[in-house]
Amino acid sequence: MDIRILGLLVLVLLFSGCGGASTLNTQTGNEDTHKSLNNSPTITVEMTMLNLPEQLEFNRFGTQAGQLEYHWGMSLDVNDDGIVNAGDLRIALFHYKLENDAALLAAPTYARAALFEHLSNGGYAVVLDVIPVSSQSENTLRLTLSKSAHTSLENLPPTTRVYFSTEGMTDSGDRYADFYPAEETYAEMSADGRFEDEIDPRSLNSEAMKKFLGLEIDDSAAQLDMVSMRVTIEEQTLR
Ligand SMILES: [Ca+2]
Repeated sequence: MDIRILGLLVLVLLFSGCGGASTLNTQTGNEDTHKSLNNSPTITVEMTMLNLPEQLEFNRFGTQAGQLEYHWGMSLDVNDDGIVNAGDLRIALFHYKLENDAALLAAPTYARAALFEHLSNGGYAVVLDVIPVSSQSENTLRLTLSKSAHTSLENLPPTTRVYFSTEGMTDSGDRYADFYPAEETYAEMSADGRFEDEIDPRSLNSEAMKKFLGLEIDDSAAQLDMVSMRVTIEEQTLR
């Protein structure tokens, strides 16, 4: 069962000492780096939620400063050992409410897109050199990243294992998360890059299922509940 309320996934964001940049949403790199982005193959992940509105509420009244409100992401088994661990990378959208942040309505892509490194302590560090491009189409979030974003991605094969997870808060302040195939577990890449969550998430709209799971979940959990995913890892082409 891959859906549960949690306080398990601890995000450690290190805003200093990584990539030499400390300013959010600021690209770094020299002209050569930017030039190479234009021709680089990409990694694209699409994550379809049970219900993803065109606008979400950010910095909600019930959220404490420093709390994670939204996180949708995919990890890649870059070091090819079958374990989610240091050396792997993660492409994600996330949003923390910070001190004095005012409540607002915005598209889900208002959340910050980032490339993360998995750390040995179970946390993440943000890699700021290249920022994934994010977009929304109905219930689907799409993140596209140049393989030149990180040296470990440049020769990453299309068969790389992947792990999807979401985490955040519902409108009533409950923690909610969804994992595929299971918490901190990689899935072998499928033949067509497509994945479907094995639980019928629509069951979560059933009061009986909520009671069975011991969860008091409101309908806003649907914006964090994965239904299907698709991954495309382009191969390096010879030029
Ligand atoms: Ca690994």
